[in-house]
Amino acid sequence: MTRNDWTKEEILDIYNKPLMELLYEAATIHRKHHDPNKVQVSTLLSIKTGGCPEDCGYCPQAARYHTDIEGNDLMSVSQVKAQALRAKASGSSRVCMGAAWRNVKDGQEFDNVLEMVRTINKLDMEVCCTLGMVTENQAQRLAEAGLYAYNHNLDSSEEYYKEVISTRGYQDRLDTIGNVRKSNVTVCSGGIIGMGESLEDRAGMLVALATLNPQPESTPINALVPVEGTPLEEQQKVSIWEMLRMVATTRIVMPETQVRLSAGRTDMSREGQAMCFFAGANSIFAGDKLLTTPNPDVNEDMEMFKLLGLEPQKPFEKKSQPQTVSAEESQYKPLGEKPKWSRPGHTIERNVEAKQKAKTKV
Ligand code: SAM
Ligand code: DTB
Ligand code: SF4
Repeated sequence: MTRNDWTKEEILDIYNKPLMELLYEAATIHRKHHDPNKVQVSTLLSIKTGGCPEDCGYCPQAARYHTDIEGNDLMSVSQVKAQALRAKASGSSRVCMGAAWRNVKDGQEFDNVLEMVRTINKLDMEVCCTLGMVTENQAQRLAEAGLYAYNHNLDSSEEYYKEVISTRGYQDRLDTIGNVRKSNVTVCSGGIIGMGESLEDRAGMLVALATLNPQPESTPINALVPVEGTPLEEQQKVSIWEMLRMVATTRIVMPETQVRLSAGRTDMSREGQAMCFFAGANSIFAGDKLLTTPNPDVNEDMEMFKLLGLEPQKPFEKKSQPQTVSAEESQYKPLGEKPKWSRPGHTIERNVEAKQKAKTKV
């Protein structure tokens, strides 16, 4: 049974169990709710890269930090279609399109994204978008275009979020998830470990996710990829043991959710990933790149699947394919809203320092 009343103490107790007990419990729950030999494969596609106005301390795409990534304007629908076809041919059931935006704005670019959603849906693949904050009307327009999932991470506990980002608040994230939930689009929300947060913060993030009712249909667990130039560039990489505990705990508190191994897989051995699949992970991000940083090669992932006897999950196994409505027949018109997403603007020393350092570099 799925519980929506988890407390931080209960979650910490689970996270800190002797490892063998934790793994056994998680694997038992996993098998009750999922086929343990199936793993869902999502291909990431950065449709608009870099130049983001936010100050997220982990992110190489924030304009204010000096990172070596190559920025790009919004891709065209035909470029996206070609990439989606490649992803489909490589065994992926879902395409997740990411844009380095603070929030969605009505206009030509959003109209183009809606067309990308229609196009990929027509290829019989699940379509996911991660475009920053969205209003209820924007979520409905994405739903109508045939979007299957919307990714919007809580990223950490409410308390630690304030130590990482000052340009928006936790409530904005929750409100966006609420807007997506009102549409027929599934919710994908998770976070990052390895940003310097405490175990209480990890448990706090899981409380925030697990007490959403309904819980997210998918939850990415990212290990921070420390990128030079970002405020978190010097963070120690997380060990496989922390990843394993986080995955297993997520599986126990969110039994129905697809738990995704996300950023950080290039640092994980096959043995490590196999343990994570045993502990309840049943999804990965595939593609030679995440958004801007490296990811294991797709062929290597497929070899790993073969070795472990895992099979890629087919699209729409968990929920049927959404209908797509053409732009002409749309019931939802752009409202041209100017939503008041917050901008707390408190000082985060390491973010300020990274910005200063970037200025002196240019
Ligand atoms: N701009 C949108 C937003 O912030 O919601 C969508 C794209 S954003 C890059 C999506 C997610 O990528 C973030 O919420 C964060 O969890 C993850 N991410 C970004 N940089 C990362 C890094 N260096 N290591 C691990 N995860 C990262
Ligand atoms: C998520 O939770 N992880 C993905 C996806 N959602 C959009 C992104 C990871 C990005 C890692 C850093 C980069 O490659 O830029
Ligand atoms: Fe922008 Fe998203 Fe990166 Fe934050 S995580 S800087 S909002 S792209």
